[in-house]
Amino acid sequence: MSSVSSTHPTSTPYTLYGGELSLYTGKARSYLRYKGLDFEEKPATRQVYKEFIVPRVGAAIVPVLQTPQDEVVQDTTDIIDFLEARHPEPPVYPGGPLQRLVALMLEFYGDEWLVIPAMHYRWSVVDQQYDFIMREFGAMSDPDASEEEQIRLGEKLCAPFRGSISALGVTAETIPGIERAYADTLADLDAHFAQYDFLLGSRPSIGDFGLIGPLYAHLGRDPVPRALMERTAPNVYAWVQRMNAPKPRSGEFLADDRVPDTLLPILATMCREHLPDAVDVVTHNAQWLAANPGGSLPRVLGFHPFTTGGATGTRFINSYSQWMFQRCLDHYAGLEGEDRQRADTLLTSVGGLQALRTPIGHRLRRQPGQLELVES
Ligand SMILES: N[C@@H](CCC(=O)N[C@@H](CS)C(=O)NCC(=O)O)C(=O)O
Repeated sequence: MSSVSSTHPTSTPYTLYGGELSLYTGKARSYLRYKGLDFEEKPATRQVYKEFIVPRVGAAIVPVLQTPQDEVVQDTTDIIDFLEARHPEPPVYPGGPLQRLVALMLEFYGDEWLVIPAMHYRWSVVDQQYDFIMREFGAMSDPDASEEEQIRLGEKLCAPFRGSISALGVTAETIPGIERAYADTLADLDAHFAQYDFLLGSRPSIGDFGLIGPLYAHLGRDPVPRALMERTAPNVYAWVQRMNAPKPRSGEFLADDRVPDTLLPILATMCREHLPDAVDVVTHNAQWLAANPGGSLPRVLGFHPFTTGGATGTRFINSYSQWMFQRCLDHYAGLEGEDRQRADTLLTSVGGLQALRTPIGHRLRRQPGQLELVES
């Protein structure tokens, strides 16, 4: 697996457990490379899951960061925030309030919504990329096994992921909408990346790291969607390559807190499709927490309707997504005066003003060693 050496004088070696096929590992890897941090990536083998990840994190989930001091951090957002505190320069959170809002929103969109096309283009078309996908799963778990053994192992290990797509909302009824929405987003991103290296200038932001998760491991790497991206959105494909091989610590955010107009259609799609889901999750979480004071929220709270690309279906109520949404809401709520006015103008133009004013009666926080969230 990859090992990146750094010229940063204060860097120390970290270990990232995950895999090339893993959406969220791609987010953390790209960040670590941009920051020029010394790290080694190790595959999350069966043994690593059993002896390290499950005991230390409380769940079989990747990626996981281990520091040289044997601290363990799980969740890419926590990993990035942990590392930003230790290695602040250059920040991946823009200082400009509007750029920061957009970056936080697009991190959320990449992490929690573009996972829908990502999982669709891995699993609905798995027959067209069968050996590649199965082998990827097998190779992460047992890198030394033969190719054939890895494919057989992959067939077993992929079952929970393969089986989750209908819960995510990927069904025969919604697939045309998912493909339409993804094609639109790709076209919008392509127009943006024809002009800019990253979302907000020549430096990647937390928004770029959110988007690279789905746009690399699945959509930019699995054979079927990768060919689609290369053919229809070459500028997005080039951005994926830049995100994976960035010049460490280089670049700047655009001056004067400017948000490029080319991001507006992407934000508008997010506000139309993703934010209604997020707002409804907040409602369901509040109901559950009111009925179960002090309880740990189940990761799934039933199913609710959603719309994408004009198609309507149902998908799981993902309680966790409130935690990511809170980051956007908190930032927006903290804006005052002219900053607030500028944010309101932008949000009005993309249809997101009301969603960003969602009141949070029951705030969520993470607790060490548990995936389930609790009220803070
Ligand atoms: N929000 C988490 C999501 C991590 C995640 O869902 N990882 C996937 C692999 S890419 C996984 O291990 N899923 C198993 C699970 O969620 O139980 C993060 O940002 O790290």
